[in-house]
Amino acid sequence: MTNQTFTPRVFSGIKPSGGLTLGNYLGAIKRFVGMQGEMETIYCVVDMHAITVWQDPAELKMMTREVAAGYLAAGLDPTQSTLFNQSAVAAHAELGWIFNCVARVGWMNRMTQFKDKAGSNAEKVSLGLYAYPSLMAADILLYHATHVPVGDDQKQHVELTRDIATKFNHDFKTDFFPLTEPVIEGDATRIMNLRDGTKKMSKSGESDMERINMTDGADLIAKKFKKAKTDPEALPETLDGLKDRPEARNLVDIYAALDDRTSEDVIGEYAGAGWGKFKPALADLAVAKLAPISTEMARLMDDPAEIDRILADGAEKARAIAEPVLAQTYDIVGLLRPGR
Ligand code: AQP
Repeated sequence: MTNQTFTPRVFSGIKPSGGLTLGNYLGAIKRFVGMQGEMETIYCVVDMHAITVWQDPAELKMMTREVAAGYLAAGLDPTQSTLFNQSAVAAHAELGWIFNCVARVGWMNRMTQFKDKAGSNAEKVSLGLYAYPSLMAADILLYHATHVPVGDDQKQHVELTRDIATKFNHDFKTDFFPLTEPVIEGDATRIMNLRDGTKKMSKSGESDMERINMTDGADLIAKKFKKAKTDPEALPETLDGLKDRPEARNLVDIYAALDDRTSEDVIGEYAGAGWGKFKPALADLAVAKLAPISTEMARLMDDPAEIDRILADGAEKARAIAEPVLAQTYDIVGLLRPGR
């Protein structure tokens, strides 16, 4: 346990492993924007996590800027939040190594995301993919972050961050690292694949038709929702009626999250409606909410030097917090820093 009081501070990130999806927007970015102003907020484009699987180098740079553009277009204000890319602050990798020496192999073996991503190919995936959660713990604890807004899929990794902080504090008889809280709230904590309601919507999913990309145009969004898998039943009167209908539940949850309403409220409005009515309404709503963001993303992407400038400023602000925390960690661990 830690007795130190930590200033409330938010940290979260998204990997530039592909174009941003509606899942990233509703599960993460929209909530990042919502927390801005409530407490200090630090948001990162976690490019070092992206390379745990192969990324084309030129594409990775482009995607790093595109995720930053997504943050900015959705309303992150670089004067209110610190916005940077992970590899620009070397302390992430340095603390990540120390945490590799704190975390236990048995803990990593329990990570369901690794099992899902590695599948039957676990011997062939990168060591980085396996160790990813300890770098994520470093991302968070380097800023002594107290709150991490994430989608449901990242809950286990934030819990592991708490385990790493607890073990570090215990082993070195300190209360240096906080026990960070995952913030997983609302109806959009797990947006599902449009073709299979039992699988998460992902950037790197096989088919483009299973996800809405934040850069999709109106026609494509309408087409994807029209072709989204559903069932022959009309919408029920209560959410209970959606219990065994994952695809239907997902579309209702997406509607609710886009419209800042609860899923109960949406089902109340559309009770008895067929898909012929609900899907076009959902497509119209998604276009109305996403079009201004994608237009702004395109405008920002036309000026990559400006994005790089914002990221460079953010990295400088991030280093000012991270470097003293890393220096103290080295000191606690007993790593000599001659001349520093
Ligand atoms: N489908 C989702 N529903 C709700 N939240 C989601 N997030 C991702 N997908 C959904 C949240 O977005 C944040 C950033 O995630 P990430 O890019 O770092 O990693 P991820 O969860 O592995 O995202 P993807 O899209 O599935 O990427 P790939 O396919 O490359 O692995 C996190 O807060 C996550 O919870």
